[in-house]
Amino acid sequence: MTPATAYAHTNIALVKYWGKRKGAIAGLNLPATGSLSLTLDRFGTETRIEPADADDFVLGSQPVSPGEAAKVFAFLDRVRALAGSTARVRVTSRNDVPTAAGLASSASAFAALAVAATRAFGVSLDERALSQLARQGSGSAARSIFGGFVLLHRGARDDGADCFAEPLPSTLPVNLVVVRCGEGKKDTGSTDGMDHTAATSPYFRAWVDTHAADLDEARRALAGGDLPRLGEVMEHSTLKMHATTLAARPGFFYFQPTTIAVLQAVRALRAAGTPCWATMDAGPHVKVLCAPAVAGAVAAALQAIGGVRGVEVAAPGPAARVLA
Ligand code: 2P0
Repeated sequence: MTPATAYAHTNIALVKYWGKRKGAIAGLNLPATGSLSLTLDRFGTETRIEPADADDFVLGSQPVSPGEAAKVFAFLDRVRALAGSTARVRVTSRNDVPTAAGLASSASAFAALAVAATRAFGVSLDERALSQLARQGSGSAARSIFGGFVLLHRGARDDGADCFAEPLPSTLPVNLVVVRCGEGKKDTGSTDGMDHTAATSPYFRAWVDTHAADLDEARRALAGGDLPRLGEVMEHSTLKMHATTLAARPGFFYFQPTTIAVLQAVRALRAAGTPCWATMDAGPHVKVLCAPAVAGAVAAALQAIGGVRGVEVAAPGPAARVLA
């Protein structure tokens, strides 16, 4: 193998993935629903792979749990199997996003790892196959292989062959205003959260049953350049996802008081004539979709809310890539 470095940007789902497909082979990590996302120009992961005597994983200056390291090594095993190699490597990653705080670090992490590891081990995959490989590390990572708006197909096959990501070319100008509403690790990781929800929430079935219609509507809105329609279905998707967690047993939620304050402010902005819509993931932060022309005003209004730790305006970002 040869040393290789890759960078992948994070992505935020507008129509969410939440829950894994029942009966599917666990290692393939097949989602119960498709999803539609936006890859961002801000936030991401740089990952370097070099030869080593034993597998090692270093994540900046942050401590790595045995579970996190095991996931990375298991992912390397998949790439080694494709390459017919037993070579051991050191993986050095740097996140430009707070790990496990709900800003989707696993999306950029496993996308960067997929690109770096396939390059290092000389495995040649097209982008679709790369997205399928990244998905096995983390569902959302499949989407970070591509830039801009991205669709991850749910697929129906148990072998995952029809579960892949692809870009949705669009000229719709958007910004995503990322509003940080808390710090530190969240209580319930997204994998545990979605598994517990799927197992115990009576609303999970309704989530799955109504999901394809949301995805269709978002695709149509995107194709038609209809930002209000895209924003409305985006907000619907996130509130529905979070409703499934409230109805789990025991129920749980990712909102902090500041999260709610920001959601209310987004509604107030809309009522006052500034079109903007909110989405939340498995963490307290709020991401607000709007046209670039109003992003500055939206950011300023949300920055002023007590408890908000920071606001950054992101734009659509590029695909994952090998760095020279
Ligand atoms: C998403 N999330 O679509 C959803 C919305 C969080 C909320 O994908 O178990 O780290 O590794 O496949 O991709 C975060 O979950 O989960 C996620 P796994 P992942 O972005």
